[in-house]
Amino acid sequence: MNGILIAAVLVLAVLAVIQIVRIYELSSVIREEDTALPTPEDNDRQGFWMLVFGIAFIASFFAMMYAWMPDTLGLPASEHGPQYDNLWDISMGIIIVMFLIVQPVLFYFAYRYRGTAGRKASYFEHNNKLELVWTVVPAVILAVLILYGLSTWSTIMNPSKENEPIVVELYAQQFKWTARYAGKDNDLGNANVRLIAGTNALGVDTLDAKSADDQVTPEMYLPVGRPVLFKFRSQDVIHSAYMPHFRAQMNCVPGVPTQFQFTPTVTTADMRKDADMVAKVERINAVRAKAGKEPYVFDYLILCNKICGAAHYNMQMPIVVVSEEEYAAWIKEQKTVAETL
Ligand SMILES: [Cu+2]
Repeated sequence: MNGILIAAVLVLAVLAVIQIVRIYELSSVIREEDTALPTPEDNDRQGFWMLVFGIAFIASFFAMMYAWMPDTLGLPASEHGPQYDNLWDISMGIIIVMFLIVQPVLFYFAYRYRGTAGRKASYFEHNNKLELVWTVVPAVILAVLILYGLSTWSTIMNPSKENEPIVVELYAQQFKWTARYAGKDNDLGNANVRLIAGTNALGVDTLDAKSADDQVTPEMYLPVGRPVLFKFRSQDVIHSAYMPHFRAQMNCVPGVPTQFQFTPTVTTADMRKDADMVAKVERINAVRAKAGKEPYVFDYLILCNKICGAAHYNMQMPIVVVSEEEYAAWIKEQKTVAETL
């Protein structure tokens, strides 16, 4: 009912505005004014506000940079992270430089060359030099960016085969993540959605010999400096495995296996000591203290980056990056599929 009332009020408001404009037009006919032509005052006013808007626009850009830059992702925690960040920095650098050249000029010109009685715009039909410059310069810049992006993509997606990666399956479902380590043979056993029953929430094929030593865990420990090959599966809808600190994201699609490999380079303990991270955690905890909440401690996370349903926002699992020894001790404690199913 409320919706209908609001819609009716909006329609009436639009009709009222149309009527007012018509009355204004009719009255100016009587006053013998041409409403289609701006007066010198109109031009001055609009030129002035264009300038004010342009300055406020650029100022708001710097204000947002100042306010939000400290909250962006800090130190990358994976081997390929710095390459990824470089690509981002160079692309954003070019975009920001262009923005800061073009936008002020655009708004200043709107002000400087506002309508003035007696001034005529110069007219030319065509200029080869100009056409060439504004076609070739952006084309070259874009080609360089695309080639650089493609080469970064291919180095990230084709990591060196020197060290054998630890194989971990990440299983996505509404609304949680589960990890399955491949065990001693480093080979994941088969799994199928049709085999999901009772405690076998991942549908692991217990008849497959390779699955006996797999280890299903509710959190993920990773050894620093060792490559990890993630194999993604989804039970229900499309999810997206998002590990921002490691600069990694991959969709998890039901029925379509996907994978991504990276090497963690910073342990959780070291990241907690990183100066930027310490400052960020302090800022977060100042807000939490005001709200009477317990302090937050930094942890790496895997999040879901596809809006997959009502509790999507809370679909996360902690990732703990530790030394090789700590990892070995942790993985030894995890139960195998043979022990649990
Ligand atoms: Cu999800």
